[in-house]
Amino acid sequence: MPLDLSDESQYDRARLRQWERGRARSSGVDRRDLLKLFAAGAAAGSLGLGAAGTAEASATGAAGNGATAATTPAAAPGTVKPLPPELFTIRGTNAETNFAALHGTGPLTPLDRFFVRNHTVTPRLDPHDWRLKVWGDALTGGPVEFSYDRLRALPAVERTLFIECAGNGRSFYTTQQGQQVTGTAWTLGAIGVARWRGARLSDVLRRAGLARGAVDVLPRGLDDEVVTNGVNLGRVRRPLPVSKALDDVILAYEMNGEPLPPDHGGPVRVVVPNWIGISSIKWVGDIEVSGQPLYTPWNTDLYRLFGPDQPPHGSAPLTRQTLKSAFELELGATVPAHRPRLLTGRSWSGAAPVHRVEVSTDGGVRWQRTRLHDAPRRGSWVRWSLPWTPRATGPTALLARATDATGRTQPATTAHNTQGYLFDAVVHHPVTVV
Ligand SMILES: Nc1nc2c(c(=O)[nH]1)N[C@H]1C(S)=C(S)[C@@H](COP(=O)(O)O)O[C@H]1N2
Ligand SMILES: [Mo]
Repeated sequence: MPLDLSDESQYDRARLRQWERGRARSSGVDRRDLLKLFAAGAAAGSLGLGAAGTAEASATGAAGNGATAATTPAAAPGTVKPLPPELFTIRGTNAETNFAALHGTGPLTPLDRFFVRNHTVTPRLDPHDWRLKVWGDALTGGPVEFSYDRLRALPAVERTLFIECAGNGRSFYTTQQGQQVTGTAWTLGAIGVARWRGARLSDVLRRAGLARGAVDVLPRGLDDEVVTNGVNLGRVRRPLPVSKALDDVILAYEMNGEPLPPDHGGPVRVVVPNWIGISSIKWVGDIEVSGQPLYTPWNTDLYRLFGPDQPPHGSAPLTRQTLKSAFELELGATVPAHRPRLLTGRSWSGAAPVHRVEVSTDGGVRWQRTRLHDAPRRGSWVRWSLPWTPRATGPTALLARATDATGRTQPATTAHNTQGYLFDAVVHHPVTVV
């Protein structure tokens, strides 16, 4: 059977075999360094990205295998926008949106409270000096450059889409399942939904002269190189199969009707609908178009599933986001007894529109269907609500459980993986009734 590289799972399996047999090009990083990291990821089950403020696994200790998601380094985030404590929880170089701060906001996350996930610090780039260079062995001609104005002159598309970190919900592996994981200890706020406006990546690639044999497209950020455990991983970059690149990927220059803010990749970022956040490269400066699969740390040792509950050499590189729900309420909130209130929250899925959301106010015994406040659409979230009058005083848990249009419902537990990606289990949201 011929290999169908437009089929995501076939593509990833083929890519993985090539990598394991040493046939792959490693795109700028010394291949032995990558292999070392890859072996560490598979064997110890964690990378040990220990330096504060480097990669996502920044909560890990130096040994890389003993830390839990409960520790957070003290590095100050290098963002441009302010990060007030009512809106954000700081986690190393990153800022998590407080879900309670979304209460009363519309379907779009306001820019002042959209989470920030930075491997290093936000660079300040002037749109007038900015260029996008498209290059590589799978172009019909030489490199082609796009200025900001040239990009903006291309036909524009606008879509409402979430960007969500693959590690969103990671802390619940530890607090709810008692498991050790490495990485930033996000609760559920490493997600935001925005209205993105930009050019189609497919238009840019076609204008650059895409050759028939193109396989991978590798966007790379203009932020600093990422150095971890003495290994320079180079600038942030993760390959996309050309099939996805031509399908629905956007080079965005506007977010919620504003020029793309510096912290979210301004002047131009990649937005990859429904895929894990790392795919959506911020501050994109160049895109390599290759006739062979490409490998970077972000699709080999990072952003794959490793551990005893996973395939022996790890999973294929992660692509689509999973299914989650969150209450617009602080974890551990105190709520007064006998006073009617409206519980509100949001649910989303990378696979399909959210179909139904149920809530339990008694720790999971009885479930009630919520009212949905948005027309469910893939790529975005739905807001929901349920009236609740707390009665018995004392600690309890609120649970929300979504089902998407594929029929998938959030499970009670998520199979463990060492880096704590793709948590999708129902979260027990602690509250105290007083
Ligand atoms: N160049 C660059 N792109 C990047 C990152 C980064 O650090 N540098 N972080 C990635 C990760 S891990 C995520 S989850 C999203 C976060 O996007 P946001 O900060 O706009 O919320 O951007 C992705 N793109
Ligand atoms: Mo991420």
